[in-house]
Amino acid sequence: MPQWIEPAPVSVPDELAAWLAEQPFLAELLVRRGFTDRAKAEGFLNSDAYTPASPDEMPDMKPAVSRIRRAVSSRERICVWGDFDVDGQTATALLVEALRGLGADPLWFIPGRKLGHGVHIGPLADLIKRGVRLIITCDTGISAHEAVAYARPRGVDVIITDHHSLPNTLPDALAIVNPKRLPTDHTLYEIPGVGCAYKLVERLYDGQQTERFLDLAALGIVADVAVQTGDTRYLLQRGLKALRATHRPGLIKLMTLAGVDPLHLTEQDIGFALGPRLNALGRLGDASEAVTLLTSDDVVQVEVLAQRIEGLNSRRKLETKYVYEAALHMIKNDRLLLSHDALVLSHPKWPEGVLGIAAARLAERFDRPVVLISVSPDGIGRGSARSVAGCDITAALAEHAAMLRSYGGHTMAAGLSLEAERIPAFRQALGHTVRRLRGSAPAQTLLQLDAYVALDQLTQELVAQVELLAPFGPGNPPVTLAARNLRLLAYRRVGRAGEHLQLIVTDDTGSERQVMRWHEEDASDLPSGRFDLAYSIRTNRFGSESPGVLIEWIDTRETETKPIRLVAEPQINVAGDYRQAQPHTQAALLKDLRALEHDLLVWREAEDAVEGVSRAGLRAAPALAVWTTPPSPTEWQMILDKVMPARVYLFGADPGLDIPAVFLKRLSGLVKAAAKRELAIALCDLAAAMAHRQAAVRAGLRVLQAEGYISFTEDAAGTIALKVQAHVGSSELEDARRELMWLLQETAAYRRYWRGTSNILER
Ligand SMILES: [Mn+2]
Repeated sequence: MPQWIEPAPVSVPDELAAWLAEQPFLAELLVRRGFTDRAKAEGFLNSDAYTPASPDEMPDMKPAVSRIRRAVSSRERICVWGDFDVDGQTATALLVEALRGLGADPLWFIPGRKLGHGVHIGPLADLIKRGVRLIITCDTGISAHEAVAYARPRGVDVIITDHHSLPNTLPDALAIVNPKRLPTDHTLYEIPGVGCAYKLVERLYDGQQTERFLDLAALGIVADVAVQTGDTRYLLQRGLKALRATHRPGLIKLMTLAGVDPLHLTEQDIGFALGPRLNALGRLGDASEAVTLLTSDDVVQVEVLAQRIEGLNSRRKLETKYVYEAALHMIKNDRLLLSHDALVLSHPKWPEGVLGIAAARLAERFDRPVVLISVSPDGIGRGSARSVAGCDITAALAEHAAMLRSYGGHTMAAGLSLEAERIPAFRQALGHTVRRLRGSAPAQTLLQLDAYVALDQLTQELVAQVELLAPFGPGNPPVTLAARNLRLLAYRRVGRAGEHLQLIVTDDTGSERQVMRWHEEDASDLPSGRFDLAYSIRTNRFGSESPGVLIEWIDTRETETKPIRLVAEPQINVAGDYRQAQPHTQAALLKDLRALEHDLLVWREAEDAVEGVSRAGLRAAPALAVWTTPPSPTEWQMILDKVMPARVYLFGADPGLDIPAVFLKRLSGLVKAAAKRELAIALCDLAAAMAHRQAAVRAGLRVLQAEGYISFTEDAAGTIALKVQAHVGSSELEDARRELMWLLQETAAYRRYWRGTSNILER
């Protein structure tokens, strides 16, 4: 159950309001997302108004390009080495097609799921024997030290293009084109594997006629759940356009089989229809065939391949359902299984390729880490683990390494193997560890609301404004609206296999609307009483009638029926408002004020130049100067409640810490200083030192942890125990970054509001 975050008040700057006079809702949504000036907003909405980074800004672009040109002109054998997920498949297809366009005839190699990610010496040796003189990796290779060391003395150059986090030392490759070598706020930083490949090709082609590769980029970006900011969003916007008009016979066939209408294709069609199909090939078949499917003009060949993918996808769905339902059956027949904090289940007949997908669904349903194990006849169990927020599953497995034959993975997902007879003891032990880990971490996910909109106010015009912000995804979450006080009238199962729920709800005004709850056949958790609905909207193209408004379920909560608080508020007056004054004038004004007010309490945070107290030092005082702009209404209320001043003087200095890179820099400095003195540190003190909410600091710590700089735990009292130690970063990083970005944007929006509003004391 995510925790809902109420929409913060926003004030739309005049310039933006004037430009979007016809679309006021869009203007508000933009400001909430941090777009306060027109030029930036325009670049975000419209890719034609955006200036992308030059490919030359990518590290090692020059040596990579000149080596490839030399290989092409001297007809050297080139091999593109990819990865079996969709990002890797599309990156490989893109490079292969682009090299062909330059006149080369490259080989390609994609390791199977059993062999795993990375560059493996065995197949590499074979390729070298076949005369390959240049290896170009994509979506993989950043940790291929051994492979590069193997290739080098054999006269084979390796160009690595990859987007995964950097290891402590880089392989000794000819070039390493990886956006993670750029500063974290660079617009190319988040591009996935296919994006790296595209930038390389853009440079190889001198920016000429590279549009034809953009459909592949769109597929890889969405399927890899890349953070859609900066150039990643730009490539996706253009890529979706290209995909709607794609000429690739393989993609057209795939869309036909999946029932996707190319004309109105959105990122959701990639996420739910095209991505899973290509993924099924990587999980259950041979991912190299994806390159043929995506690059071939041979209609018969792609027909055969597309049909095979369709078959694999049906098999994936069926096998996932089979494992999922078998697991539910086991749980039903042995309630003790749920007494453990981790769900560990095994079966001799489970297909290994889908264990992860089934485990992820079970983890969500039972809100705990899940390990599904398939036991082979030799008595060895091979399993997949999926976790939930706040529980690092690989760290949990590491504590029981002695019981396991092998294990490895990230925060949210891992693989493992063990002797089958150890499974009961492992279940017990893992349950204990998970209980301890989750007990000390904030587990709740957050749901940021954009606005309250009653269902009878939803119009086609409103949907059109919302859809201008699409495509949605990490870094640009779907616009989340909420409606209060609804009742469920009826529901039914819809879809080919009854896999979706269609609900009829009504509100106070008596208006009835349909709400779609996708990919959820389980109706047992539908609300019975009055509830608030968090939802998203888009154009309804189902059915033959003219387009309408499609309402999509996100979450519900019980409608609040709290009694209204009747407390006499003490009278507070704004005795001085200096919010619009220049910084040096403000400093002089504060000095005068100190002379005037004998008992003046100055509240200031993350600012050493001004004398005063932080939130920890607040006390009752007749006069209060608010030097720093508070980070949220909660802190502002707390300040007024604790000080209970008769007179307030407003300054509202900006601590300048609402930009992720700046925020993280200061936070890591504070954390390092604390760790050096081996101090446990209270979260609230850290928040005061950052002039931010505790939630933002916690999110910042999670980013630093996922980046591999620190480890931390938080106890129930909010005390943080820290260790500065380099470790391998985790897959939680994108989630953590996204959450931090949201929290900082929310604070930035509140600070703008606080500095501008005339109702500052209104509660
Ligand atoms: Mn990738």
